[in-house]
Amino acid sequence: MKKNDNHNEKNAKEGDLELNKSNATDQFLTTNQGVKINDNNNSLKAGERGASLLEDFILREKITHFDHERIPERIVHARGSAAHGYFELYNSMEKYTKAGFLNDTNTKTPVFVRFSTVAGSRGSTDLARDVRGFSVKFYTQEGNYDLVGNNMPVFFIQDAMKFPDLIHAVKPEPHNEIPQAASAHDTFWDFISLMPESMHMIMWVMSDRAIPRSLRMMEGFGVHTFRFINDKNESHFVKFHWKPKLGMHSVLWDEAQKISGKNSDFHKQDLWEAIDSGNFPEWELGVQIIPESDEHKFDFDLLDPTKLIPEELVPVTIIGKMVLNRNPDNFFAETEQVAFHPGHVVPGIDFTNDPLLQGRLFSYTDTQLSRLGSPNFHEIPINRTIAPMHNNQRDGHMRQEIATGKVSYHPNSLGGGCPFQAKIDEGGFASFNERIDAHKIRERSDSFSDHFSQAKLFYDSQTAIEQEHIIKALSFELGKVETVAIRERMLGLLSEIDKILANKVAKELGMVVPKEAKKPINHGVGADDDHIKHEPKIVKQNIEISDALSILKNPPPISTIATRQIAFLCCDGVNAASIKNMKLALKDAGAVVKIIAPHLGTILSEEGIEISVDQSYLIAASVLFDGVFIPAGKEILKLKDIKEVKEFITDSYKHCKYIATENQGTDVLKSILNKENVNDAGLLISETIGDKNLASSFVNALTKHRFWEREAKS
Ligand code: HDE
Repeated sequence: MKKNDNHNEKNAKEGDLELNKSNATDQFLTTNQGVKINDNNNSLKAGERGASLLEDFILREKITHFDHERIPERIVHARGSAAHGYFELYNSMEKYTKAGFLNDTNTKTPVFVRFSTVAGSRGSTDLARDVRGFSVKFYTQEGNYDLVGNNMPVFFIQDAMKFPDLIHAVKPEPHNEIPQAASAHDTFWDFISLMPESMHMIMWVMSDRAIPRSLRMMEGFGVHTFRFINDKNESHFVKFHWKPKLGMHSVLWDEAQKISGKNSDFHKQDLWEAIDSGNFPEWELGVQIIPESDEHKFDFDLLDPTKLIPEELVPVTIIGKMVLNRNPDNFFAETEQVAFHPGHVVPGIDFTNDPLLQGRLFSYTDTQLSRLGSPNFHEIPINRTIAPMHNNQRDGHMRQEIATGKVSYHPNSLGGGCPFQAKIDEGGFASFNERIDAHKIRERSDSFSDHFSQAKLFYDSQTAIEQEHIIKALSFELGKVETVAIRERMLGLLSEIDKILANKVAKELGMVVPKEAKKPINHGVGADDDHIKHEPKIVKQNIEISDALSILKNPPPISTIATRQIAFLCCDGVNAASIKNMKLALKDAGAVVKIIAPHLGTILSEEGIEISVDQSYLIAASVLFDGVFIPAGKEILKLKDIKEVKEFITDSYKHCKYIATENQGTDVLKSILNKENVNDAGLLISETIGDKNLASSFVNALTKHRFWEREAKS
């Protein structure tokens, strides 16, 4: 992408007030018309105490522009974080698709990726329990291809017709705009309790997938079944997967809530800092490929977006990798103005008749018209294709291109026939020649009627710890619902998935599971019972457990603690050698160490060495860190009386984090945690100061992210 030249800080040293004007002669402040401004502090007035004059074009231009700085935020996925990078192909996919960027292993395709939460406004918190958007714009030689997916492989609804209802239900309630970014309220669960088709997605949203530790540590999915088309015009069905190199990690719900208060930009900052420090996040692109002839081979319909294809049935083939290596230069110009569209496809990729996907194909252009204000949104730098672009579309608000000549129609002879249509073998896009012979109806296929089997598959595939998190999440969310009848309906639906799950949630709610699941008013299918063509049903699946669905059953492909944040709890009188040894080991392994102390500035070690402090206890919080070290030190025991330190250690312990201590540091731990808890293999303790073995065991332990056994025990 071409960078903007409007750098105000071009020749200035960071924070330096002594700007050297002689080096910055091209940096005069000007109006938007390029007129140099002589006074940017005072408006034009009739006398120094007089009224402002309408004639002041400089003031008017500045304020008018300011008044219009905001554009409507996205109705969904408003809060986003993005980065630039590239995609590299491992093996040619030409057997399946003619898409150039999936054929040529020598091409590095530039990408721009935007992650988002769905329900919250632009200013909401990163750690809301929510689906995350995972949108990738590939700037291919044959035009832009957008893979506009989520971090969960299924969706709440089966038909685009229900999308506005879903979003109205999940967004803050319209009368009081509460709650922001959270689904824990009556309208959402009212809708869900009447839509059994949402049950599979609800299991995902109530799982730890909805509260990732980092955007760099979550999977991505294309969700719908798409088609690959090869140069013989043969079609294969395809599902897209993004697998993070750092593996999948999540935070606990208690942490998520606290992080929202301590740093609502936790994910945004994490992504930014990782890229800024050269720790470029990577994902591998995987595909599940299904021959056309296998379309009806499964226990579910490939066109139903509430279903996934278990990896055990169709393995995911890894075909390439994506690296994010550059932060945006300007949030508004790039992250905000980027316009994704599942209909931005290139030859070799095509759609299926998934009724949710079909609705999306209409929606995304429409939304850009009101959000970006013009059909010329493709001319905004971040949206421009790198492929040559010629057509006869003209004019409109904010047109950038100055089209020359008098010909803007096709066919023409006056323009030499340009621009020409491309034949298929010249790279022209032609839709897959699918045979359709059908009645015009408003109906849902009977093959879409099983709403519980995959919800059960997901739940059954989790470890006991993960199942417990789902139970807690449901108890929390439904506990916030005030209407008892909604909670009751939900318990009925949950009992269709798993009786123990439903009973445990019921117990937390002080209720009993209804004997029979209450029949939702309309099964989400029609306005009244007359329209119900197909009762919900359960189809026995030919797979009972899919390990790929669990986070904890899938350790990261690479064992690293790079970019992990480790807190060193310190004060005056700390032992500098103890800090130095541990810091070295952690930094060598790529972790980020922060010295925390009662005040900013410096502290004095017992050896008389000044140590710089990164954060004070007022600012730091355990939930913002992955691990904790309490070093040795003659006066370190003073920490046990600091309220924030007590909270720090208690929270770290409660959230199953690894804690290392050396010598007197162990006494701080012992005095804050009760004795029994100190016998815990997640606590790494050494009597020796500067213990190299302790440091390497701590590094090793941190690769596991959490000491889950602690939670299982409690
Ligand atoms: Fe979207 N969706 N969506 N969606 N969606 C938008 O487009 C819509 C759906 C997804 O980072 C909007 O530019 C309809 C599924 C992502 O800029 C809007 C339906 C999936 C993003 C829209 C769906 C998604 C959006 C709002 C049902 C996962 C953020 C702003 C038929 C596969 C893109 C915008 C970004 C954004 C409509 C369902 C993913 C209004 C009508 C399923 C990641 O056009």
